[in-house]
Amino acid sequence: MRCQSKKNRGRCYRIIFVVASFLLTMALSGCGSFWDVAPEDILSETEAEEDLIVVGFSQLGSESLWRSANSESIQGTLTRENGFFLEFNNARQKQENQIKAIRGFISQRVDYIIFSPVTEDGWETVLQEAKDADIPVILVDRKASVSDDSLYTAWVGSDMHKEGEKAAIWLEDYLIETGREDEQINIVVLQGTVGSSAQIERTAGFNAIASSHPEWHIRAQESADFTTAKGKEVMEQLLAKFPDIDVIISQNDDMTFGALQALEENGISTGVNGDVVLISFDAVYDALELVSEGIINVDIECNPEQGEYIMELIRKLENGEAVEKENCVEEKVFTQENVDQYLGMRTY
Ligand code: GZL
Repeated sequence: MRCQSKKNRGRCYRIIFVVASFLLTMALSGCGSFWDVAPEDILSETEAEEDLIVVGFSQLGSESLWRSANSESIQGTLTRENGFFLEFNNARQKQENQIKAIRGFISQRVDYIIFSPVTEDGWETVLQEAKDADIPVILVDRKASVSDDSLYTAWVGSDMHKEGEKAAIWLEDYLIETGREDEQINIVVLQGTVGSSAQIERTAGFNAIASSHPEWHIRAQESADFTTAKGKEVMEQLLAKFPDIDVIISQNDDMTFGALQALEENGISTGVNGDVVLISFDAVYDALELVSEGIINVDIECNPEQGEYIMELIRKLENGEAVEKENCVEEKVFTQENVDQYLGMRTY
């Protein structure tokens, strides 16, 4: 569609301005890596006149398989074919990079900003700048802790407190089924990035139920930052400190993969017939195979496929429709009893 109406003409000029700003940024910064926009994403003048919705996306990083699936879902949905020009930035798990990217999107006058806050605190100033620039902000996945929730338009993600509760409820049922409900149970927790919604909420959800079990002893809750390498490192430290672990809770599958390396090196088995119960979160394909093999007892799904939810929100906003502030995605709990029926249809 050519730039007919005043609004379209304004957006067309903005798209051309965004492209020009991008090229200038590339030239001045002397590198393409910060903005992560492939050459084929540079719009031609004709394409810029298609009246595409320009979205700036600050993704917190690429620390896990889950994160890669989340990025692929959003990049695969906010496409030119669907009417979008997406500018993607990978912040490499640094808040300062996200703030820099968001300020870049504001100066480029994008139509929408979407971002997954690496941690909950520290966003008031930059979100106020976006609000002052009249650019709607949609939070994806993780949350930002702000005093004024008008600083963002909507949030799409998982109920991570509920995910934590699901893990505790599964453990309650498991201990009853195995006749261990009165046993003293030693628990260690591999936590995600400290201060992130996933770490805060999964911990709170699990502890809300664990606190009613005096026989459950949480011996340690250590962060392994959602990565495999740190998961192995922290698991090694915990094994050295606590020789009598009964349950390991790992707040994402990538840390679980690292923990399994450390456990194997120490001759400790996990899962259905193992020495230690292993509870994981995310439910990425590689982990679900381990659930099927009985190595992971239970995997609490955290659905990264949020692209369609975001596109629906933007379409409503474009049409002047009201949108829900909180938009939760659907998710399951996988055990050896049910996982095989889903493995063949998993997309991440
Ligand atoms: C959860 C998400 C977490 C995943 C991890 O919504 O923020 O971050 O559980 C990812 O795999 O690193």
